[in-house]
Amino acid sequence: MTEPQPPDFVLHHYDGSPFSEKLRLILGFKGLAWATVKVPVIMPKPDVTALTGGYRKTPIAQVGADVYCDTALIARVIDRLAPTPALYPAGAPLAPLLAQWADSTLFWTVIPYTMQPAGLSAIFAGVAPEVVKAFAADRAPFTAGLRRQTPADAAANLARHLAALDAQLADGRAWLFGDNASIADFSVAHCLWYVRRAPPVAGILAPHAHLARWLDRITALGHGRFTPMSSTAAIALAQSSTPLAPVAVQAGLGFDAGTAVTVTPTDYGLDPSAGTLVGLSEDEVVIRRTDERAGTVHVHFPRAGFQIKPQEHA
Ligand SMILES: N[C@@H](CCC(=O)N[C@@H](CS)C(=O)NCC(=O)O)C(=O)O
Repeated sequence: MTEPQPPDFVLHHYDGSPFSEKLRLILGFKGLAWATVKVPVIMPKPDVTALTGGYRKTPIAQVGADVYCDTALIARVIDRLAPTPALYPAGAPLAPLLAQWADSTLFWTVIPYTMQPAGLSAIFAGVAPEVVKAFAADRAPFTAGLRRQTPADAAANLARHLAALDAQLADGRAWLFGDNASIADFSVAHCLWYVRRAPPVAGILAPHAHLARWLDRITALGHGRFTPMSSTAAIALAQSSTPLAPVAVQAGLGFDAGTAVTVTPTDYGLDPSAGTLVGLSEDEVVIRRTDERAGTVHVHFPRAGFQIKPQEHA
C-alpha cells in the first residue's frame, strides 16, 4: 500500500490572521485540498524565515521548493492551480483594484477600529496579559512606518466604507461585481470577518443588511479540505524538492538575471529577503536562495509593493 501523498499546496498561517482567512476562503471557494502548517503569531519564526529568507508576514504558501509571499500573489497561484471557478472573472476588470484598496486602506481602517480597548479585550479574551503584551511589543516595530488612525477616525472612515459596499450590493447581486465572485469579495471579506470577531465593536456592521448577507454567503464557502503538516515536514518537503514554477527575467525592467538582490515590502514589516534574481516581470519577482535546512528554494513576491535592491558589497 502506498502512503497517501500530502496535497501540493501548503499554507503557513494562523487562525486569527485576516490575510490568512482571505486565502482559506479562496481555498474553500475553489474546493481545493491543501496542507495546513500553523506558524507563530509573533517573532521568532525560524521555520518561516528558513523558507523565505527574512520575510515574516503571515500567510506564506509553498508548493515543493517554490515559496510564495503576499496574498496578492498567492491568490493568483491558487487560481492557476485550480482555474475554476475563476477568481478573476472576465467581467470584473476592476476587481483586483478594489482588492488592493481593501488589503491596504480598508484593512488599516479595520485594525485600529477593532483594536480599540473594547474590541481588543474580545479578540484577546482568555489570553494571558503577558501574551497580549508580547503581541503589542512585536507589532510596534512591525508597523512603525505606518501612521495609525485613531479609533474615532477609523470609526468614521469605516462607517463610510461599509455604506458604499452595502450600496454596491443593494440591487440584490450575490457578489460585489455581480453574479460571479472575484478577488475583491475575498479581500473585503477578510477585513469584515475581523470586525465580526470582536462583538463589542461589531455593531458598526449592523445597519448594513446586504453586506451582512453577503458576508454570511462568503464565510459559508468554508475552507476546503485540509490536512495538518508540521513546519519541520514542510521544510523537509522544500529540501527534497526542486523549484518547478517557470521563471524568467524580462529585459528592460531594470535588473539582470543572476544579480544578488534583496526584496523588501514597502509598507510595513520591512524585512528583506536576499538571493539571486531568477525571475522578474511586471507582476512578480523571484529570488533563488539556499538555506541550511530548506535547501535551494525560489521565493516569489508580487512586484507591486516590493522594493528590489542590488545587495551592497561591503
Ligand atoms: N500584504 C500582505 C499583508 C499580510 C499581513 O499584514 N499579515 C499580518 C497578519 S494578517 C501579519 O503579517 N502580521 C504579523 C505576523 O503575522 O507576523 C499580504 O497580502 O499577505
